[in-house]
Amino acid sequence: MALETVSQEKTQRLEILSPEGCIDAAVSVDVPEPVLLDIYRKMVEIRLFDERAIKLQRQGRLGTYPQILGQEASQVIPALCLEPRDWLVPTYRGQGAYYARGMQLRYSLLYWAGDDRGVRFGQERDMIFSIPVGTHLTQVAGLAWASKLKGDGSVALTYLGDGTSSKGDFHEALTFAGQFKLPAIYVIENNHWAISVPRERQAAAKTLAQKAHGYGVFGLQVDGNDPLAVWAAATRAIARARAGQGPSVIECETYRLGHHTTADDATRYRSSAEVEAWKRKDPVPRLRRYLEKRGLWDEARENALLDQAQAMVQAEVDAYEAFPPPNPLDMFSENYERAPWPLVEQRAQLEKLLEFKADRQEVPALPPAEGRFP
Ligand SMILES: Cc1ncc(C[n+]2csc(CCOP(=O)(O)OP(=O)(O)O)c2C)c(N)n1
Ligand SMILES: [Mg+2]
Repeated sequence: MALETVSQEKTQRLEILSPEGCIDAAVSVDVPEPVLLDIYRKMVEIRLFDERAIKLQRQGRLGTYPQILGQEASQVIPALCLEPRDWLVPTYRGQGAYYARGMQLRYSLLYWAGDDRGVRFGQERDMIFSIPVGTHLTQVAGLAWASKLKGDGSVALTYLGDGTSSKGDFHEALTFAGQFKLPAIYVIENNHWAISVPRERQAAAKTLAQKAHGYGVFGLQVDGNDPLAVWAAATRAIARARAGQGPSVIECETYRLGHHTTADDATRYRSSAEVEAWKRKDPVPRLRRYLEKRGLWDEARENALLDQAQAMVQAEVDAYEAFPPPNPLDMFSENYERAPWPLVEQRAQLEKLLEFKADRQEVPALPPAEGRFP
């Protein structure tokens, strides 16, 4: 009888840029200059948008909104590394990912106003915001499987939170993706909180990246507030997937600087000292310092970017508010190829109601649906 070690996977962590914007020469990475500048611009633009969206919600001009403040690097960069033919499946906290792929932010505002025209932003390989946590993970395995069967060279990249990595969907998706060696990339945005549940209480595992090993999937933890490390990890995972080497899990260790959503008050369950400590690792000034050190950025360029970004955000808000009100009857469309009878009846009832309202007549009481409900 012998006791042998049959598996000894190690989980690595990648960090390249210090919070002061200095580079670790031993693991330096060669991000092309235009890409670096594009990453910085997009992070700044989405941050301004995020701030504005919060104000709109507080003014009653937007519904519940999930901020991405502090997570700009882990949001924007993986999506930016994709090609147009690739699939992107963001979560509800996905504004940065969509924006990196070219979505006009007016659609994000429409979506968070509860208007389903917000999902018609015209990028057919970007799936819609996933509100139920984790249900998209197996769908991503499905997209990657289809891509492998077709041999079209595309990959599927998705995001999930630290809390979502505890769900059964994650297990099912990774089992499948690992077994079929699929071109799928799972980016865990470990922002340290799942609403009010801290990361420490979420899983006994030391890292979330190491979970990948149990499925035969490549797993790597990166400093998710380090734009260079996120870029290096994302490009590597995408290249592996495209070369037929299978799926990856990238755990981006970052921090949700804001509330869970505008419906939350995070001061009730976490200390301001914790938040302040994470502000020092903020990815946006971190990259700016690095760009300045390389002579690629200065005060004048920063001011020009802020002016241009403010104008872009204002134009998107104006475009959002200029949309004509939605037709309430739209809620019945596109759910079924052939709608079941209760929906057909309800639609007819609503249509009648809307006609009465339009005529300013008194609204009649609706007749109950005829005895077919249990
Ligand atoms: C299936 C399902 N269960 C519960 C919820 C309610 N819910 C919304 S966000 C959330 C926590 C998610 O935390 P995490 O995965 O860490 O993502 P984060 O919000 O931090 O980005 C929960 C439980 C949901 N949206 N869907
Ligand atoms: Mg979280």
